[in-house]
Amino acid sequence: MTTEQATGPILVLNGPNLNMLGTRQPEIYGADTLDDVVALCERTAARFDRRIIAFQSNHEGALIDRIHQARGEVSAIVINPGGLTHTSVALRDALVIPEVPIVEVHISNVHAREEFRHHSFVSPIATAVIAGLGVQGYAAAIEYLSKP
Ligand code: DHK
Repeated sequence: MTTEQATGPILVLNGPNLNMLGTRQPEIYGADTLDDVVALCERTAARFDRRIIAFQSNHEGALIDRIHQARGEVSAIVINPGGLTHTSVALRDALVIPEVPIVEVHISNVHAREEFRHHSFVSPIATAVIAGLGVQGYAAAIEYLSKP
């Protein structure tokens, strides 16, 4: 990684259904909207003089295209892959392409939920996994990735 890339923006990716945050099962995912999450990420990054790029899509291919574009552009990736966590080899394959640290975030504690949520295709290639901290998990991920 070049020095320029190491201080480059952090890509914050959200997968399917996360555009519905605030409305979708608030007893599980909380009351904050995706805009609130992006604002939290921006505020957290700014504390460390860092910048984020936020991207959400309900489409696997769009997320993969964005990850390809991130190669050489970003210093790290924070990703909540939504349901693709548990299904997508293609997303996992894409995530190794930029060769940057990855923090996988889940708002809910996926391990305390249905069994199909216990397996993640992304976790083995992630630097760290955060689950169950609510939207504060995104802030924790950005703080971790921003510290020199
Ligand atoms: C979000 C989703 O959309 C689910 O499909 C995952 C994750 C859990 C979360 O907790 O943020 O299983």
